[in-house]
Amino acid sequence: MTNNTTKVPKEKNRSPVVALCGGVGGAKLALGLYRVLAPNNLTLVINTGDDFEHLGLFISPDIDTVTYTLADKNNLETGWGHRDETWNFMSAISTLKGETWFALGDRDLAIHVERSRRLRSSELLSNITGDIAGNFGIDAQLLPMTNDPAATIILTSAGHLNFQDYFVRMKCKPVIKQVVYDEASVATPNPDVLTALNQAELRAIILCPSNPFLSMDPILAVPGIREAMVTSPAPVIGVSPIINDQAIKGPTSKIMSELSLPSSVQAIAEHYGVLLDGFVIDTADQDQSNEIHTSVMSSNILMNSLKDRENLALEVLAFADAITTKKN
Ligand code: FO1
Repeated sequence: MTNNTTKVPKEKNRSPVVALCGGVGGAKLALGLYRVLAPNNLTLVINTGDDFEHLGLFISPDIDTVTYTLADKNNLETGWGHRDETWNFMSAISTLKGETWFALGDRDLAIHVERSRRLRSSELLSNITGDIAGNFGIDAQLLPMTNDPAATIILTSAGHLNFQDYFVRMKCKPVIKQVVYDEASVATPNPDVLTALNQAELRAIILCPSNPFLSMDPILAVPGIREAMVTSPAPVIGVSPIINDQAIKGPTSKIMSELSLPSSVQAIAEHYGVLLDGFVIDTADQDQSNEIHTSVMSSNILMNSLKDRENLALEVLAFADAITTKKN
């Protein structure tokens, strides 16, 4: 199988691309885009609704997943955290009868300690994120959606839960009644996000196949971000996180049924509504194309291999370019 050290021909097109993404699922397409686009041509707007303070440390799981993935340091066994991890800290905490429900690996700890130190010195999350990405040798712009607190709260059968309590501690078992973005909806957007979305020569805005409710909606809830996407002349392309009525990964289908929505590509497209200029679905769902209100492209969207990620990235970009040509 191709690995990240295998060189891939970079696209000649120098027009910038912005992609919105959450953690593991979204990071796969983000990596594909990163590998095929010309250097310094990709901006990633990353969900911070999952961020929380744990054991005195500020944890930004989606930022770290994207950072490790682009740096080829992501943990392939867990799907999150650092590769080649050891767990001495967790076993020491366990001896102390401390909290072990959220696992922080020994290597991964460094990013949390360094982020926490700098945040406590009143540095901005955006500057810290950019510096860390640079230190990992990443030549894409990694942008937290906001520098403000923007915790996603889940209203469930087990009460109001912080995101990681719902997702990790309770393994997504409680039935969701509502997902609440109260903090995100009054947060100030990271100004670099608006600058990126307002670029006149922007080629495409891509919604990675992250969970729409847990990863994308928190970004879209931040004032100004959705509006900048709607007014941008660049096509907004969504990529489905669902194949054959099942989530590719994670609780998307379960959440959709709890929110009384069918777990279908059509329902995802409807959820994004007028935001979309195009929607990418799997060939397995082609029969739903006619029920989707926007232009549709179907392909293999599973992204098992690195080659799949690069191929899907190239196809999504070509689809965006075709929509631009049709509009002009
Ligand atoms: N996910 C888990 O299911 N269990 C964990 O113990 C866990 C630890 C963890 C530590 C650092 C990090 O960056 C991510 C971590 N995640 C863990 C993943 C994370 O909770 C979720 O995948 C995202 O928040 C959802 O995108």
